[in-house]
Amino acid sequence: MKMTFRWFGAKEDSVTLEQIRQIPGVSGIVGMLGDIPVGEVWPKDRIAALKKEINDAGLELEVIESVNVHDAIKIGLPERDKYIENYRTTIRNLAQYGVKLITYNFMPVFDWTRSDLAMPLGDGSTALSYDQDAIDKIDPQNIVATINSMSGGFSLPGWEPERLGKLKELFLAYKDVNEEKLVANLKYFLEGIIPVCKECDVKMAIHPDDPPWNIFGLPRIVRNADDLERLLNLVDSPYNGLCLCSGCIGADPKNNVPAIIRRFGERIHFAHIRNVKIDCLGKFHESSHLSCDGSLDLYEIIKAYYDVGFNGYIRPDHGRMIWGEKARPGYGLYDRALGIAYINGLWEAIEKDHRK
Ligand code: DNO
Repeated sequence: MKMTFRWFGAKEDSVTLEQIRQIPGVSGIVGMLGDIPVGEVWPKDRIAALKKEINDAGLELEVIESVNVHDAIKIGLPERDKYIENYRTTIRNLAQYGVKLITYNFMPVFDWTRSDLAMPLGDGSTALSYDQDAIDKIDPQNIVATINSMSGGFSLPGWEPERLGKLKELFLAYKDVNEEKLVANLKYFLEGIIPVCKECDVKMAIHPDDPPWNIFGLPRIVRNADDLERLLNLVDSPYNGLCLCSGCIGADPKNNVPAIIRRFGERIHFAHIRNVKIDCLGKFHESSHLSCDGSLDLYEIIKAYYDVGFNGYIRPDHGRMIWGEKARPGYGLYDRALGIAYINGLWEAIEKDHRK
């Protein structure tokens, strides 16, 4: 496995590359160009500058999260071909600068959703949480303002007010998009880009829907093992792969994360490691990575990765806010660094045990 750390750029992130470099075992950055509007081509000079900055700090830039997919593609509008062409160009541009993996998602309108970005936990830390009852009380038209008002002034990936400024129109545009259509539109998109991925040796990794069920009456199609199977069969190529986010897919107690890892092993290119404490169906909060703090058994998850011979990229996902840190919700330095130390420890123990 290759240990990585998500970084939002020098202007946007409270965490520095120098700090990341000092976390044991981290070799690479999961980078992004967050200011490029969804659908536009990522310019080569910007990619080159990002790569240089990261390489100069002694780290690699082989993973991007995310190149977001324009709604025209998800809805299936005639202009999707233009946006797919742009996506193909972005893949080629990224490949030219050594990028090997691109993460994306196919959630209509909204990206990851939470009802609270700073829920106080018993130990004085705060964490992101989700409560379906609270979400049901929010008018979807107000959700963008509600979510952004909790961010402490940091930009939130996937919640760009510019893109989501015209929510009424967006909802209207999605009104005929049911699950079947969304799947067909994903297939059309993958058929358009996977040949380019093959040509450039760049793997795609889809992030599951977060949370892994339908929200605000919009269809979602990456929620469980059956969905993953369907998705991988849409274009049966190693370049069409998964970003398996443990805390995301594991927020539904029906999803057995270690079993999913064992089932789809070779098609998982990116492992997001996050733990969640599930109170009941539809209500959870993100916990520290430690197994006994959450509902997921991290030992079993890392063991499953070890057993399938995982040699892709891995990163700690959201952490709690601890030790008074002020950072983008979920993306502070301290708890994610603790997560890495824990994952490294589990991996080393499992590996040495195996060699006995
Ligand atoms: C939330 C992340 C998401 C994820 C995208 C992938 O913090 O898990 O923003 O990066 O959904 O496209």
